[in-house]
Amino acid sequence: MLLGLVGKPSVGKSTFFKAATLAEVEIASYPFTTIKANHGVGYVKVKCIDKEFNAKCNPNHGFCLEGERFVPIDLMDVAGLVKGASEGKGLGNQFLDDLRQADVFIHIVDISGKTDAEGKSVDNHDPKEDILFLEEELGNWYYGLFMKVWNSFSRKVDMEKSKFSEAVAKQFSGLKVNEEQVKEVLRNLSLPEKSSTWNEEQVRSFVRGLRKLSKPMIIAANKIDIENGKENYEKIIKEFPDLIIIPCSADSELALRQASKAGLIDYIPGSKDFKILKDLNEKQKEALDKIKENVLEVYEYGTGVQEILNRSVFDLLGYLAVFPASANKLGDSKGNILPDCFLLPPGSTALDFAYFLHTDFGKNFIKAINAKTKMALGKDYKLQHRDALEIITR
Ligand SMILES: Nc1nc2c(ncn2[C@@H]2O[C@H](COP(=O)(O)OP(=O)(O)O)[C@@H](O)[C@H]2O)c(=O)[nH]1
Ligand SMILES: [Mg+2]
Repeated sequence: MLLGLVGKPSVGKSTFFKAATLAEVEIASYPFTTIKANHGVGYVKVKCIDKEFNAKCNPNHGFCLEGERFVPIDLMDVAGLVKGASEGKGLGNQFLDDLRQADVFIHIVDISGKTDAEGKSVDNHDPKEDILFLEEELGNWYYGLFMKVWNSFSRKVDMEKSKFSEAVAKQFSGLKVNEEQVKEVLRNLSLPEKSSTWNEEQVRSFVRGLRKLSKPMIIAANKIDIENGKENYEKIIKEFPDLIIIPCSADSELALRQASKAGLIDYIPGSKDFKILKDLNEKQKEALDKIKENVLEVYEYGTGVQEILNRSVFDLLGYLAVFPASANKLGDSKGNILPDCFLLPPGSTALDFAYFLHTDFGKNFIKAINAKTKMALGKDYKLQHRDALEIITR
């Protein structure tokens, strides 16, 4: 699973990335920072189950802070997109290419309106334009990719009477399009059966639908801490009632995480408060006070960064966090308690989980046991978020 940060230049993509991964972007990056997409590890937050077992966990991956488990996910910071990117402007095609592997897009918008379409400083830019621009560029990009093969593809599918959704999913698997998504788009649009007869508008609407399902998007209304941020945010959520738009201050999150890393404060990503641990100088105190006053105390999700990652993974993609565990023995062979927490796609079953852990567990599956209730579960049991399961094998 990969989350891609997208948006025009200078909106705060790298700041968001840096805050979420707390990595030095330049250090962790590839030699061609501006061209190559940056990959890094961010974390989603899951209420840990260790308390339910009266235990204290020792995560193998990620970490646990005061009962909040932080589970690793892949994050990608893509260079800024400008108008015409889908036609190759500003190395657009290369940047867009990076986005193919993403499962979900986080569109970072400068909600303060202090940057124009190219990312240059201005006083009053309408963030609405940025939302429309990105939709259009992504739509054109998808459409371009489809049109490269569409004529011959659709004729072949029609002639050979192949299953259309299966053929599309196969042809565009690089975009992570799946059969279910194709079927859903077809259900929503009434298109002629023979795809080779579709006119341009029909192909476009089909492609647009697929883009939305295969790359769902959440919008980070970033720089909410700056003047006009709040007003613009309130305006924009009325203008786009169907979009998920979360107020965000990546810069504040970065400052909090850095202060926390330096041992100055206690801060759990995503919370609305922090605790000062050391004597701070005036400048540090002032900066933190400002964050508290302008961001943490104003917005439901604090800086918004953690909320955006969590919504992407758990709401948009519907993933489930599952812990391998046994009711009698919570630790692994080294005595680590609840060392793992894995993210599985929606609809996964107990058997899928067994295969996920090890092919042999899948092949020799007898049953699963819910470590919380000690109930036995069959192979078709649908996993629930925060399940703790033991797999019993032959
Ligand atoms: N006030 C404020 N500034 C921010 C925020 N996020 C990013 N910035 C600033 O915006 C500028 C561009 O950020 P950057 O992450 O490089 O943008 P990118 O081009 O989209 O990667 C930098 O000066 C950041 O410090 C934020 O939430 N609030
Ligand atoms: Mg950047």
